[in-house]
Amino acid sequence: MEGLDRYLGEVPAWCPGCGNYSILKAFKEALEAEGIEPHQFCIVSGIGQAGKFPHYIRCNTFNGLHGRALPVATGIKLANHRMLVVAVGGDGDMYGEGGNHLLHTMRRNIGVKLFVHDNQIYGLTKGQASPTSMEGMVTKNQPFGVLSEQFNPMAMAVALDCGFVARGYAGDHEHLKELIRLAFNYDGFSLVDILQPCVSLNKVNTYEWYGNRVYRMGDEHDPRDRVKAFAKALEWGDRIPLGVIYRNDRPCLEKRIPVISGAPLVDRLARWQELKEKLSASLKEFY
Ligand SMILES: Cc1ncc(C[n+]2csc(CCOP(=O)(O)OP(=O)(O)O)c2C)c(N)n1
Ligand code: SF4
Repeated sequence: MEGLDRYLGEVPAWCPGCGNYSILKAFKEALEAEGIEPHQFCIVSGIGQAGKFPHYIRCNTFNGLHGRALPVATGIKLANHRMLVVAVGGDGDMYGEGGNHLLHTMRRNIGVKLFVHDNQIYGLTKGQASPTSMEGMVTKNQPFGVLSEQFNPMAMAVALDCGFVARGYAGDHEHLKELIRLAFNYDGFSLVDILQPCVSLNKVNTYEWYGNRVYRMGDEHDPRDRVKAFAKALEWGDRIPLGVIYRNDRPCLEKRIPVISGAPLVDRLARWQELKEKLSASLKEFY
């Protein structure tokens, strides 16, 4: 198959106007631009509206438990680091349920690419507050407004010296596509937080709300300067920066594990199979 059709999966069950559609299309376009075929990548997800992402793309997939995509993605990457391994989830899935896994995946710097569809709400379960919901936001579960301080994934990632830290916006499709391509090409763990309007349940952070605030960072921002990156990561309110906030050159985990730094584990397993067959053939001579 040619063009984006090669990635055609099931028909999405998202609401009309949901920011997830733009993310899905930008993702497919980035794959096509990089010449990555469906058999060459794997998407791992947990539960949620964003968690349905791998159903909507033709590729290798694993859709498992809420918040548990990163340990599975880590296992897949360790077994075959030639494969592009992508993890996808919502802000609840990755920053709430899966928060602990995120911290340690960043520390390890394994070459998994994580895309968080950050709609600042629990979408699939109909609108409870998530870690990134803004303080004071009224929901069906928080009738007096969210009391906890808003979680800042970008600041946390810079603080943990995460390899590649970027923020995209579903309403800025072309820019998002370029960020996805940069994340694919980074040699280590990449976190891309994607602001994603949930048109049905989040009536605060709408396309209009984001449209009045988001801006693309220009060349004046040096993502290798960690102190400046931290300042950018803290920007949220009247102005919200988009682009690569931080990146470093820490070596990825796969290159630091002597057993797999040469060839992927799957190749070794294949050689073991071949060896076993030869051995049993020669043993047959003695039977
Ligand atoms: C361990 C566990 N806790 C809670 C749930 C219920 N649950 C399913 S989806 C969901 C919220 C999903 O929100 P988010 O991860 O932000 O993704 P979205 O649907 O907004 O894309 C919750 C709490 C569950 N399935 N498993
Ligand atoms: S509820 Fe929100 S996140 Fe879920 S499909 Fe509808 S618009 Fe998208």
